[in-house]
Amino acid sequence: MKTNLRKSRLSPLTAVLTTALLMGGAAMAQQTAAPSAGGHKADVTPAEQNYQGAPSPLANEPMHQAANPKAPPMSQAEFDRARQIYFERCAGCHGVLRKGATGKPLTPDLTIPKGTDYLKVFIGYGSPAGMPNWLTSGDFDEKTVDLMARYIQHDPPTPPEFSLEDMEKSRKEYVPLAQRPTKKMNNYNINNIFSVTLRDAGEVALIDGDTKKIINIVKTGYAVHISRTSASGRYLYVIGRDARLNLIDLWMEKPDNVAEIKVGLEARSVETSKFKGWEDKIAIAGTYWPPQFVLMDGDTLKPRKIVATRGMTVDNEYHPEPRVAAIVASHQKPEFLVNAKETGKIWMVDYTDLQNLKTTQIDSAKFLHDGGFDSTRRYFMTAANASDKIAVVDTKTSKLAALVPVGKTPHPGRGANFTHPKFGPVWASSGLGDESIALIGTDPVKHKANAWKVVQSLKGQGGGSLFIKTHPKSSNLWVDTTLNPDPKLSQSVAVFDIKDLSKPPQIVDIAGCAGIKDDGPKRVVQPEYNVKGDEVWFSVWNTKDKESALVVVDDKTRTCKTVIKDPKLVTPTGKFNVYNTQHDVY
Ligand code: DHE
Repeated sequence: MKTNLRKSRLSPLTAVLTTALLMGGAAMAQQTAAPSAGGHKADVTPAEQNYQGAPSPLANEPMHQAANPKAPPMSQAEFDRARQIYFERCAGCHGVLRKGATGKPLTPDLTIPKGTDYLKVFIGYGSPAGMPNWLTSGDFDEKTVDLMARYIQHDPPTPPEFSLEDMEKSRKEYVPLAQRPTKKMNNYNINNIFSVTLRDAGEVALIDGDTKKIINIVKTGYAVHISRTSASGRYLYVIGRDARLNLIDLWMEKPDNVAEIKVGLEARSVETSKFKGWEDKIAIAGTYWPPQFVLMDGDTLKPRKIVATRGMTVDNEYHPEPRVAAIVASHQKPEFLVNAKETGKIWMVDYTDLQNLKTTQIDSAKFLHDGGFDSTRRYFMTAANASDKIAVVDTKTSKLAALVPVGKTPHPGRGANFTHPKFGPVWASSGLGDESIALIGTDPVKHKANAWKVVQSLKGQGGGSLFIKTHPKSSNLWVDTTLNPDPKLSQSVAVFDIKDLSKPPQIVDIAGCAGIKDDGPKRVVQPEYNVKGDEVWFSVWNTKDKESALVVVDDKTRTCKTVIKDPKLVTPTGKFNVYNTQHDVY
């Protein structure tokens, strides 16, 4: 991961580039600094850029491609190289089809009239609206800048679709239903197992939260992302960025994969039915490509129904690739809530009758990302991150309850619920773009005046925060600053005292506790509580070739209690406690 894209090294540019910069660069920067249909915002921080810039697994997919005679010539080898770079560096912001997402649209109708020289300046120097300065940062040389400037004038190659048949062909039942245990076959306290994402290993570590010992390392998808627990607590669903979904049975003597499926070409989210009577019955996975979600049988992953998210945005423009972001399972109705990022629409999907599928689309704001429930589990609170808003959906009435303006680029994970000493029940989100932590009132009955308002804004350590967490039994509110460019901040966390929020937070040096001798970023990411709510776990996320660790902190004393290290713990990031994930406790 890059640490700072705005390094100041200026490499020599051709005369034409310099002139173009002087003449056109300012205008271009101005043009892109204003919010646009693409949702581009001014002054995007390095943390925000880093977060969206992860490589897409689509880089290696065969794609349909048509040459555009009006675009500057490219050899096949050049085109292939540029395509690879585009999917590794650019697709996260500009989209697979280059129709624009948090970055500007880059389709040939827009890029050809601008011309190669103009585009080279833009790519080389970036813009205050968030375009990285690929040349001056040293990431690209002049040849690569030229290559990419020509590439984006050609028609975007299109990755293939992925059908129900493709999914079914990929599906494996390692342990068919009939051969699975009929009762728990191990002595683990399943409620306190943690599924830990080993991002660059393509594995999860199942760790016994009581003994802190590794139970098993389970093979999963590429750049594995999140785990979710079935309503009964028996199954774990793990999704990789390559859209490989693994089903792990925690009842086995040694919990392991029992089924697997590929649900598309690129994915981030998975969830399982939680409504009474529907426990463990239906699983859902959302994909970034193709833009769709699929409903499956919960215990075998047999795919049953695909729904495309392509359609109109909340601004009534057609979007060809609305990526599926967070998915949660309603506790009020047999429904899933599915965030379609680019359209700003939250789908409520009734899973009781897949033949006659009923869906409701709730208009909120672009670009929907992550979120979780309030403490009553009635309201879904989710970040429309590039709009700097939290959307609130009432899952009982299936209506938008509010759109709450918050700080810059909110990123709550699932958020944090607690009772504020003055304002009553609140849900909290930190964010990438600034240090503010928004506390939003969530009780429209007893604290009506505070509902769906930021009742207090706390000052955290800085921007670059990804996750915030507390627990019903705790009076601590933990906030990471994983992507802050200052290593002091990215390696430590802030902890607030919920009983007295006027006090500044205590800073806990988590990476220091880990005692890792290797250098490397050692970013501290994602607080996650154990089942009792008396320990909070952090990942110290180093590069793949360096030592990483998990640090367990005693919640009461806020001191490090245990450091879990093992050569097998490669790039640990997200951690999912079975019970807390199962019951949406956060
Ligand atoms: Fe995530 C949740 C997408 C990068 C760790 N991430 C989510 C969700 C989405 C998402 C849509 C919500 C899923 C849900 O609830 O159903 N993440 C993306 C991206 O598109 C992005 C920005 C870039 C990418 O290329 O993937 C991205 N995410 C990251 C990381 O770099 C992180 C920090 C490390 C990693 O393991 O990849 C990361 N994301 C996480 C974690 C969660 C998550 C730990 C779940 C938090 C939770 O408490 O539920």
